Amino acid sequence: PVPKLRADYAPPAYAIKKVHLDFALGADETTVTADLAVEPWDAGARTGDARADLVLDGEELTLDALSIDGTPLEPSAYSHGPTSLTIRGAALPAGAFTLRTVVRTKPRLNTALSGLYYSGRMLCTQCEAEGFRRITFFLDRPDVMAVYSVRMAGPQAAMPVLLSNGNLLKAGVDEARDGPGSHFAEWADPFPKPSYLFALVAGALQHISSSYVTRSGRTVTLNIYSEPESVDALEYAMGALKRSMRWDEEVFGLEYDLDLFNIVAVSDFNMGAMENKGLNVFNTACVLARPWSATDADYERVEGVVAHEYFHNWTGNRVTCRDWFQLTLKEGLTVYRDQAFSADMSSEAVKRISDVRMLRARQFAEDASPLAHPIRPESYVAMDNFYTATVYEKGAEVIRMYAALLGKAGFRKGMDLYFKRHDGAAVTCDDFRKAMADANGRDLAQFEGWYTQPGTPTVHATWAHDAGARTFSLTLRQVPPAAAGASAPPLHVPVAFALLRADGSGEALGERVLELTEREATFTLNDVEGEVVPSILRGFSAPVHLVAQRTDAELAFLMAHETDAFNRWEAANALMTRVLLGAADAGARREPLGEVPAVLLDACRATLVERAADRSLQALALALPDFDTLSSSVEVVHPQPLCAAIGWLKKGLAAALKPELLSVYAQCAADDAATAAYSPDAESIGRRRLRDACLSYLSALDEADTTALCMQQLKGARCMTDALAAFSAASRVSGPARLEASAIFADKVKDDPLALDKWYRTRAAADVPSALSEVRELMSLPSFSLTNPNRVRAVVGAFTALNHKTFHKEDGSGYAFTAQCVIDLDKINPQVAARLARSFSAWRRLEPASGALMKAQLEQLQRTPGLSRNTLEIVNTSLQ
Ligand code: BAL
Ligand code: ZN
Repeated sequence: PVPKLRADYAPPAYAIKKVHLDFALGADETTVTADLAVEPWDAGARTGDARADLVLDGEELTLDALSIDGTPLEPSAYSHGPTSLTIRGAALPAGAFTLRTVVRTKPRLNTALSGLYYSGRMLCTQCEAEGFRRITFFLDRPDVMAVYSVRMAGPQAAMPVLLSNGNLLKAGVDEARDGPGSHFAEWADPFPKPSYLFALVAGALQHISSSYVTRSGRTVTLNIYSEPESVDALEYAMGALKRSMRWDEEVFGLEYDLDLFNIVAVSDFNMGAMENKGLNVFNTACVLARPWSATDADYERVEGVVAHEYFHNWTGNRVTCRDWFQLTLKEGLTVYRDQAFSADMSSEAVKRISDVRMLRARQFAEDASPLAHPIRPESYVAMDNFYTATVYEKGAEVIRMYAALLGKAGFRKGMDLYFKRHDGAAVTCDDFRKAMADANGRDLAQFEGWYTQPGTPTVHATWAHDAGARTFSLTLRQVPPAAAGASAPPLHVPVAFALLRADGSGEALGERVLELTEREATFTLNDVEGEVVPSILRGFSAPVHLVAQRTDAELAFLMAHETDAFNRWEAANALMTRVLLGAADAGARREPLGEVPAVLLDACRATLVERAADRSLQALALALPDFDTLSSSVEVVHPQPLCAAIGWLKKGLAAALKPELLSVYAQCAADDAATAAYSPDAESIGRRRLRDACLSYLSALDEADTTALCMQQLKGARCMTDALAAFSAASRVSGPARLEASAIFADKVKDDPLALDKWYRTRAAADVPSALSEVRELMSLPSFSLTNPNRVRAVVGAFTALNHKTFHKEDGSGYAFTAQCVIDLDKINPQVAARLARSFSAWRRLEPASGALMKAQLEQLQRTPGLSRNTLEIVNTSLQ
């Protein structure tokens, strides 16, 4: 397949300003009649009679009729290939015209879940990035913005609810036109939009309804739809939606613009959710929340994703992307906005630490692999492959750096100018950067490097304190990542910095943002009294690897006395990382791992027994660095020694701290039992999070009393958080309790697909010798299906991403199993298959034997006939 290049962008020859779509809906077959108001893109695009061909995108469509201004086209006037419909320029009128196409699609056979498809009891659509072309022929690119109207008709019994974007104009019955038993609805969206924001849903849905009064006094009707059995799980999302609407008004001055906002929950969905104008479509996993099926983390995710999709109404919909290379323009910005919202709703520190943990585990790992790309990619084969941690999460970090450099007020000024200049337009990342620069009178030219360079830069920090001169000098040196090349120009890096008093009594110098723009720079601070300790990259102010040579004692000091909550956590994380990597090295050399260092034991004990105000922070400080983050911070990954080191440290800490763990567990459990009903507020979540962190450590001991504690929590569970934490902990023990816990949990969740996914995920992730055969068994169960992305992710995704020991088994069986899953899945759903194939991208950094085995599977995939371009792109790039 030929890649598309960012450098090749050119506007289309034609614009489509108005679209009317008429759907005759059927699950087996749907007929779509499209009337497109086409005109030349601009006068310069056409000269004389040598008119450009009109090349429309279209896939998997049966073309029944084609006319221009009511006159059918002669067969010689057009050609129809597998991915396009070309109408010869000579057959087109000189000015504006209406093109009518009539096509048929087969939703029930559409297992790729892109375009119009059938899920559960409904027909629904997913158009981003390039699904609209599977519904009708179109210029399916985001810079073609049109006003849409829709008429949809379908069987009233099977599809009582008919939804599309915008406002409902009319609904009723016209059997003469639509056939017996049919009904129809007509929708109109007054805001011009790109085709990727089109949506339609038709099915037997129920809903909850509420309303919201905007700050200018308009009343907006809010509806959330789901299949009937889930309608009791929608209230939390409704509250989250209202909180999001209020927050965007208060923080960014942005108000909702239609009179109706609909959300629909769909069980078969490739993504988390989709921000279609006025009709968001959600994966059930990101919208349904009730205490018995959703964990605390799920509640947090629902709130964050509802906010994210809502915020897209301005950052994505009102101002959209000129082309798909600009995806981070809307995604990085909207992730930044949803992160800020979630921080405001709960705890800024907990949110920041959780986000950075995720960034390191997923994005740093991607940046360290052959799949590394800049947040604004330079080329793609399948755009779906670029909905990545880099575009989203690193993109959000880049937006955060604008805020760090410009301050809160300066960032807001930039946002205001961005909307003033570009509302209603399809623009670029450069337009955003220019708005930020112009609004603040700043030169942000150098900031472009963050959009062009792949990889994670390293910043080395060294310092000197001259007590006599009362100066403190901090030297920062940036080293570009290998992916960007050694000669990559230096980046503009904001480094938030403060000086702490060495006696632990607070800050000697308050926080300021140092701007590193050279390869190396020294910042000298004056009037520094007494002994100090530097606090560097506070709040993780830039997405870099910070190398600062600290002793274990310094890290322990920072764990106790840092005034920046992120850096306090970072100190614990750094100390654990040091111990783990040392143990993994020893294991790779076949040396004994020894004892857990006393400095770490003491620091963890101090964290554990502290009566902290925020138990979530305590739990996070005790969380071990994960396999993926550790892997991306070493040159050569030895999977088995790394797994062994993680297991060794967990067990070592648990053994040494067992009395404290039991006591904190008991305290948190008692506090939780004293509460009346489930509540996902920050304090309750913190209590359960710390309790479950203790239980997880304790279960690593695999002793009778600790296993009994797991079973006790499982049997007495009052909500999904209780049950899942206990089941996960029990799923690692060696005795019969493991399968007993599995049976108890399975019985609790058997009728709830999302909760059942948790059972599958926990089983697939369990580090037990029989893991691979158990995963195969899971896939043979009647409730397993390759057609449901959530279930595939719960089993195969969890196996590859969480079951490191078995995935990386020395005989290569974990890799072979995964490759076969990719092949099987690719025939059904290329987007999900391609995502799974990413698990092989780490091969170059694995020790030689594992690397060769993984590479062999990539080569086998590459040779597989008929592989989708999605999966092939991931395979080819991984092998580069
Ligand atoms: N735009 C795709 C889903 C999301 O990022 O909101
Ligand atoms: Zn998004």
